[in-house]
Amino acid sequence: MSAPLKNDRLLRALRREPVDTTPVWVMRQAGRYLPEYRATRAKAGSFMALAQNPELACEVTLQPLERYELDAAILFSDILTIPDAMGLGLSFAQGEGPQFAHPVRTRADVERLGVPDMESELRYVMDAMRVVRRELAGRVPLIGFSGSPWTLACYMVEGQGSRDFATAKAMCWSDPALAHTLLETLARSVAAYLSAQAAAGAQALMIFDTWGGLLAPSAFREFSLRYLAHVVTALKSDMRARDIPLILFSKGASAHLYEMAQTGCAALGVDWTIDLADARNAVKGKVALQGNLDPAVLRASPEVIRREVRRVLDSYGNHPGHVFNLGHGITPEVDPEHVKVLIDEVHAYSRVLRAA
Ligand code: 1CP
Repeated sequence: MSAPLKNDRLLRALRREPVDTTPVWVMRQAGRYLPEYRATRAKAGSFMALAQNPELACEVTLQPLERYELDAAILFSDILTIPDAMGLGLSFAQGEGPQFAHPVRTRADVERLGVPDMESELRYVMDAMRVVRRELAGRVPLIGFSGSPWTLACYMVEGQGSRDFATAKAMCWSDPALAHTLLETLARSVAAYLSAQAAAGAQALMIFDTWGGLLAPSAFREFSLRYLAHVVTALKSDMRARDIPLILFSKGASAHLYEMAQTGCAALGVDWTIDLADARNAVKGKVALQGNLDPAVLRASPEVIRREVRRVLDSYGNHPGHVFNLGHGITPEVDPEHVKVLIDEVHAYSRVLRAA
């Protein structure tokens, strides 16, 4: 039996129920802007060694919660664990992005891929989830996550990070059938991965479609949204995951919020390119919204951070169903004190908003 939740604001907001103050967490809240993260990462040796050690992964998951009044923890891991488990050979060069030893380019490459076994090849993720749930002891809910099929395909075909993922996009146009075969295997893998995380203790789930916004509208529907919808449908009929709220986040896809809400997910992540008032109108109250402060604001003064936090809260207004977050991940050069300013202002000002 696990401890009852002491702070359930996140789960209440995802169900669009009233809360005393707006829940807040920060994408990439465990990361390089924290000196204690850099110290643990140095001790582990490499990013993958850190992610694959459940005790150290738990340590860095909890580090931001020691500093700040966060309303959620997110498991320290990465979206590229699935392609790594598929045999692509993931590494992170110091100070650089991810690299795959065996990118996926041909039909033979795609046909070689299978859905990884969650309790062997990805057991380290489930073990870390179980350790973090135990150590959290009900303080706040724990979020599990995956990359979207499209975003994983971007890295697998490109073989590394990229500004435009031109090789991955080229596959969609030159051999769409091959791209669809790859995306189908990935959709089954993502659904199995999130289901296993739910079984291991995740209390909310999030899918990062970081590169959905690279696609033109019709291509977004064909290569990204369709597979997000497959994953949502699979999880809704999955015994272990069907009661766990699911957040979909496609960066750069604010034109598609209504279609995304129709997948049946609980919430949508929103980047900073749309006002939350407009995003609320777009989804017609069907889902909760998570976002959407521009992470660059954290580089400004505390006064500016407070003003911009209030602007985001005012834009959503006094309605249920808002989870405060950045519009994308926090960047390494941010002053950790500025994150405290943000979190404290979200709680203080949203209480005032509710009383008004
Ligand atoms: O050297 C280091 O310490 C590496 C930095 C780092 C970190 C802190 C990487 C490598 N991954 C992570 C953790 C991580 N990644 C989390 C942990 C939980 C949290 O605190 O939020 C999460 C949710 C991710 C997800 C992730 N990884 C995404 C989707 C979210 C987003 O920001 O868009 C993506 C695109 C990745 C790939 C990846 N992993 C790491 C890096 C540097 C990247 C980006 C590579 C690129 O530029 O394309």
